[in-house]
Amino acid sequence: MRLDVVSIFPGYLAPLDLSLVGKARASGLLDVRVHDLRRWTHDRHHTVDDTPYGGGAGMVMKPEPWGEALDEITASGEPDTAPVLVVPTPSGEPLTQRVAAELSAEPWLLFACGRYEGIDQRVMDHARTRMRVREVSIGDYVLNGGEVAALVVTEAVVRLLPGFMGNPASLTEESHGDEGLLEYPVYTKPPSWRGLDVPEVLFSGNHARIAAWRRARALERTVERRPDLLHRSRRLTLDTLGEVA
Ligand code: 6GU
Repeated sequence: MRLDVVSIFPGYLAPLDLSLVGKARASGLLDVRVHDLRRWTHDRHHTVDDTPYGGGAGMVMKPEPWGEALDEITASGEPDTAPVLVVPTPSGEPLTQRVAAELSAEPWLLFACGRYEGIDQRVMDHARTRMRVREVSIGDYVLNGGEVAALVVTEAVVRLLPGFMGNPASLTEESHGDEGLLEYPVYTKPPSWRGLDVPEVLFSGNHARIAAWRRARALERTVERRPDLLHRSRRLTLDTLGEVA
């Protein structure tokens, strides 16, 4: 997978060199290219923002540097290929495990990280005539810019690439997986720690009982913390609900 990231703070993307994402780069699974938007400015002050039409607080990112950046980066690919343009913005569609999975099936993602009050809407409207565009939000809160959100999206996507995870089984049972429930609590040695014991059922060796216990705990947590997720859980049956009691 190829990832291009355009930002006025390319240093913010330094974590892409670290940890598992860094390893995926070193192994050739990922080709990451970070670009400074100011490279596509032409005035002596490298201006990327201006005041909003219609008035209001803050500044808006000018369309021209973005247009040139997207033209040049898009032209650097194979003929007749285009990236999916991912634009982190608090007004985007919510980032979910499903969106991450869809993006992980793409060969090329181009992240456009805005600052200030956002990017002139015509940049996305024009890009849509050439490529698919996804404006994505990572949650209902406001960040100063798209860089940290781009890191979040990247981590959610890259860990789904075949060959990325050491143990692909750990992809299947986690929170926000196919089940639509939060993850059950997990324990390791020692069996007793600071007066707190690991639940007895986990020593039973009875895999059906353990599975039922885990499902009940997952459901209990979901009811408590994320009741909004419950209508999506396909295996929510009266039997399962009985386990919670
Ligand atoms: Cl994707 N970008 C920014 N700037 N703020 C956010 C966000 C994204 N998601 C939530 N808040």
